[in-house]
Parts: sequence; structure tokens; C-alpha cells
Amino acid sequence: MTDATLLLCGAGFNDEERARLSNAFPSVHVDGPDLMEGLDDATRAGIRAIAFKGHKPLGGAQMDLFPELGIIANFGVGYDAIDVAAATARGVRVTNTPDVLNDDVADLAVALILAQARRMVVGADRVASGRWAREGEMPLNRKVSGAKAGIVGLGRIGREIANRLTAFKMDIHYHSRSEKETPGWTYHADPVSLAGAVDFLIVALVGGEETRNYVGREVLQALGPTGVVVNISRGTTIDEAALLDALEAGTIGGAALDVFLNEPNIDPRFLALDNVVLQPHQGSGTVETRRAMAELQLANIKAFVEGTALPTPVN
Ligand code: 8YV
Repeated sequence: MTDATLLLCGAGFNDEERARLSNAFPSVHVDGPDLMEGLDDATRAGIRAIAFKGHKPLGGAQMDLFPELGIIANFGVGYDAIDVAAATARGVRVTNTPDVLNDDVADLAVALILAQARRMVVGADRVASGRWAREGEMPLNRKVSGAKAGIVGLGRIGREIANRLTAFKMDIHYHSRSEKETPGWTYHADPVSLAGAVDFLIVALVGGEETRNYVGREVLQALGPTGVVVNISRGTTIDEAALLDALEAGTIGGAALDVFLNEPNIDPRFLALDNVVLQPHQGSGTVETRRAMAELQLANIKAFVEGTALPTPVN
């Protein structure tokens, strides 16, 4: 194990995560893939594994900087930042951290639904600003229990969200590539039909080119002026320009978003809206879950170095 040097890549590693990795292997750290070129030749030649965190693209050109690279272990379930085809072509294994974050991401989706419908951010501001005392009750908002929810992408996280929403007596609809076995949830073969049938549209797709702009103008139009879109997946899955137009024009009722196209420098048009709840991509961001993700990332690297089966391979 000691002959492998690890490259930690990502500005988001916290002290505990960094220590866990560098206690296990000799390590070098760069804040992002764009800084890999700055490493000297001898350092690059020693790198066998990259522990990756974040969402900046990591492509074949960067992989080629490391002649001994054998694995890229992603901190996260979504690996759309990594060019997996390029890795496979170079014989480089890619791993991710599925399942351990499902609960947290689903919890946040439910929180976003409640916060948007019950206007909790506006309510908190009413208390803090003294407007409650001066102006009295806030305008009435919308009931969540018993409403219709539509999940776009019924993977592991989508199912966790649907399971939680059934406790809110919500009628569950979903769209995915094919119909799945469910406890009686309603399948829609296309996302426009799904959006037309529900009050809350929750996007739980995987990221990447295949799902870019999957929720587009037509879907948003079908959701209608009281419909709310919730996104805990990737900013790329919704046509963001179409979403902003719809929010500004009031052709949808609102949005609750944990993810954006250009994180963390999100489109300033979002900040002028009063029908949105915005979060800083914190779906998996609890101490417990981030620790589990870090352990799974390290377990993949150790398995690679020891030549045993990778716990959660992507390619
Ligand atoms: C990130 C995520 O990994 O798992 C994913 O796909 O988007 C997150 O959990 C986390 O924000 C670290 O970048």
C-alpha cells in the first residue's frame, strides 16, 4: 500500500477527509483538475490514484498527465464531472459513493418541498425583520399533505423521496425510462404528461449529457402556474434559462433548488425572485453522510491498491 501516492483533487475536502486519505497513503493535494499540470514530473509519475471531490471537469488530457494512474475514486454518487469513457479507454477504473447519501438527499428534497410551499424562508424573514409584529400574519400559503408529487427519475434517491412523500399522504406519480415495480405509483412514459398531472415535480435524475435539459420549456409549461419544481440532482437536468423565464413570468408557481448550472456563482436572476427556495448544493452535507462517503471513497482506493474487488465501481 505504501508505494502508491494519492492525488487529492478538489477544493472541498475538509480537514478530516484530507487527514483520512493522507494517513492511509502519501498524498499530494491540488484544489482542482486545472491545477494538475502545475505538479512536477516526478510527483506526477508517482500518482497511482486520484481521490476526486467536486464538480469541475476531469478529462482525458488530465488523466494523461499521470502515466501510472489506475483509479479515480469520486467523492459523490454523481460522476458526471469525470469523463468515464476517457478513463475506460486508458484502463483507469472509476468509482463513486452510491447509497450512503440517499437518506440525506431525500430528506433535503422533502424539506425543499415544505419550505417552498409553506414559504418558510419568507416566514423566517418576517419574524427576524419585525414585520410580523408590525404587519401581522403572513399571506396564506399552500398545503403539502395530500398533494400530487411527480418524481423524474425513479432511481435509488427518487424512491427514497417517494417513500417519504407517501407519509404526507401524497399521490405519487413518476417518469423513468421504463415502468418499474412500485407500490401502486402512477407511471408516465413522458415527462410532459407527468408534469401535467402533479403539483410538485421533483427532479432526481443522474447528471451528464444524456439528461441535459431533460426538464425543458414544454415540461415546465405542463406543470402550470401553481406547479413547483424541485431539483436535488444536477443543474444540467433542467433547462435553466427556461426555468428562469417561467419563474419570472409566473408560468410556474415556484422552484426549490439545491443545484444550479454555474455553482457557486449562480445566475443572479435567481436572486431577484420571491417564489424560490435556494440551497448551496448541500444534499449530502451532513457529518454522518459525508463521513460515510469519505470512508467508501477510501475503501475503493485501498481495494484497488491491494488488488481486491472494488466496492462500488462505475466502469
Ligand atoms: C457531492 C453530489 O459529492 O454525490 C453527489 O453526486 O453531488 C454531492 O454529494 C458533494 O457536494 C461533494 O462535492
